[in-house]
Amino acid sequence: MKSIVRSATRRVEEEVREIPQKVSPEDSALKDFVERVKARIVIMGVGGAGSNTITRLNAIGVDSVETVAANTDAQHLLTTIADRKFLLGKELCGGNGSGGDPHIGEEAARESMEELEQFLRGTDILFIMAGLGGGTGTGASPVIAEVGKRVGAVVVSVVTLPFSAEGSKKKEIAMKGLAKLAESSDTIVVVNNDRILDIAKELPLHQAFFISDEIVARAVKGMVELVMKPGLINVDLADLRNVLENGGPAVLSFGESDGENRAIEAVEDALGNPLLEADISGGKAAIINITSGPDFSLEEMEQIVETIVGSLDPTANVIWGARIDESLKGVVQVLLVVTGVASPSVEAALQGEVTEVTAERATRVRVERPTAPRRVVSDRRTVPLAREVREPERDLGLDEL
Ligand SMILES: Nc1nc2c(ncn2[C@@H]2O[C@H](COP(=O)(O)OP(=O)(O)OP(=O)(O)O)[C@@H](O)[C@H]2O)c(=O)[nH]1
Ligand SMILES: [Mg+2]
Repeated sequence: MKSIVRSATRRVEEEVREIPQKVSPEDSALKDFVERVKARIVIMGVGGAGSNTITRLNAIGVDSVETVAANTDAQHLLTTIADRKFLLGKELCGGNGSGGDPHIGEEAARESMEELEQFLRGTDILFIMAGLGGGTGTGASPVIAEVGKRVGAVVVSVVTLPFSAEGSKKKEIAMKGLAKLAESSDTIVVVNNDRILDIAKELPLHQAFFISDEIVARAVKGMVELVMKPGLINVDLADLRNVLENGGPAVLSFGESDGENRAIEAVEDALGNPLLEADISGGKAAIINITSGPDFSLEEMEQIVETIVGSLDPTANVIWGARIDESLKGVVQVLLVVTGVASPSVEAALQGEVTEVTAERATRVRVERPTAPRRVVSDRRTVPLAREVREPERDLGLDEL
């Protein structure tokens, strides 16, 4: 038995290099067929924050999907990195943004609806990413979600709620937008920016936004790569659609460990993550994506999946995938998305409540000029491709939000 294992291990290492490539006469037709039946996944970032997250997603790289930015702000759109770009409400906004008004954002999306619908036809899964609290992302996202549903796509919105330090007005706008978006999306994943401060305390606001970009970008990448990128274990498009269709409110989390019991530790890290702000024990379905180095074992995978399954409703539909990343030697990373949970943010939004601004959290963000007058143009921030080169950027104070 041992020699079988040894020889199989050697084969795994040698196979890719040594088997000569052959082209069968059927290959070309097969290739065409695979192209034709391949899932079409569109990831659309709406507004300034959404577009910055699209740029971030392109920086970390995501295969076989279309990345799209939609904004009322032409200048910001120009600096965004995406496969396609939509200038929303050309007539209404003249490329100058929505002025922080979600009604303008909504109207702008309606003006561009035909164009959006034409583009989205044939989409299997539409991911919408936005930072709620401004005019464009908050107002336009629910309209885009409606268009997505109309063309038959499963619509998954992944949105952030503003930091309390941004003020109660933004929170109020965000909560109203969240209620609308929750109604027009199949699944709505909410990241409460305040929770980021539980992980990384005392962050300047602009860096906190980078973390927020990173969280949303990695979560969406993790979900789409389950079906689009070959891995150790892959998920069918039909399975992913199943989980995300009518998934309802959802939460996401990440865990990581390079310790001795890294599999269990990574799960514990994910389950204890402050981002996971809902009780997941009633979760209806879950997506688990594990990434690890070449030394990752089947037993570790079982440990991770079993622990998570044990934390959910016993009837929950759980899909999981695993991928080897050569650069992650000794490390196990887990992405967890649980749908059908009682998300406090979504429930509060649907009941017309506005989450309290807590002074305790507000003081954790270093805000440079809290009393400065607010300027309208908000998000003309160029996002460099690598985190390392982001640091010298100017600090974004409240007046520039
Ligand atoms: N992740 C992330 N969030 C951001 C960023 N900039 C702003 N935000 C958050 O997103 C919310 C909405 O801001 P924007 O996306 O700039 O607003 P917008 O949708 O472009 O709307 P208008 O500019 O008012 O038309 C803010 O209240 C912040 O909480 C960013 O670069 N990244
Ligand atoms: Mg904007």
